[in-house]
Amino acid sequence: MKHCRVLTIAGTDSGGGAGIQADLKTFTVMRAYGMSVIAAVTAQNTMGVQGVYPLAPEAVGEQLESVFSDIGADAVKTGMLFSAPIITEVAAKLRKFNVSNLVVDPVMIAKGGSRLLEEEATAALKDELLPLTTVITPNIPEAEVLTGVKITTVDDMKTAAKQLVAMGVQAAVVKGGHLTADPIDVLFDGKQVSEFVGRRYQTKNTHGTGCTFSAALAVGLAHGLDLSAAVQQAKDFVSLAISKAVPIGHGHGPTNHLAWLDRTPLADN
Ligand code: PXL
Repeated sequence: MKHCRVLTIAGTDSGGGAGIQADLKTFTVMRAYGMSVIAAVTAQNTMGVQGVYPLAPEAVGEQLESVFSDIGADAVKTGMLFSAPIITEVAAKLRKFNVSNLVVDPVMIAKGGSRLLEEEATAALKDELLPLTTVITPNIPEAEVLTGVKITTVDDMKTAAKQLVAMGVQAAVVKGGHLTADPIDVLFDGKQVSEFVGRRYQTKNTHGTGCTFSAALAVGLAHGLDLSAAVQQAKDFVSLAISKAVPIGHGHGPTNHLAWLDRTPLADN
């Protein structure tokens, strides 16, 4: 398999379960070469977010210049970007370096309620980042904020996914983890709607699932999978990581990225 270069542009999680740390673990166990551009530092553990320290937009831009002027990337994902000025800087560099295969995880609020995206930055996300996006991966609350669609059913998820494509992304996966029934994810690729049915595991160790899913999706695209196969693989990756989570810390523990290494090999992936 080709050795792919995958970049995350996101926030750090000192507790290691979400953000940049989850992304780099995912990239590594999926056999991609991981790179990271840090947009913000969080002081965080499984109990919650204790502090948020965004970087200066120029610092984010300079990291992107360093990566793209030398190494390049076969796929890029964004996570916590925090502010409108950081989003503007990121979008400018993505345009400058003609990035394709861009997975946007529109991270807004951490489980405990801490804002990981300032409220006034939503407009910048919509106006500047969505037009560059290959696939966006909102959970239900994020899809509601971005589209204004109130989501309580799978049909509502389909409406929101179509709305996101109308807003400029090439494709949208609306994740059903917040549904009360089985977690069904909905993909709209501009032509076709498909459903990815998962199993719900009774566990509180779900910290970093969104980051992990979008990171795995970016690796799939970097490896040249088509979108539907990359979504299925990312869902398999995060489901296994949730089902094999080990108790770490006193709150919402992290998923287990290492589970992928011990799975029964399905194919050469
Ligand atoms: O899962 C969303 C997320 C993204 N990025 C960082 C986070 C979190 C959730 O806590 O801490 C840095």
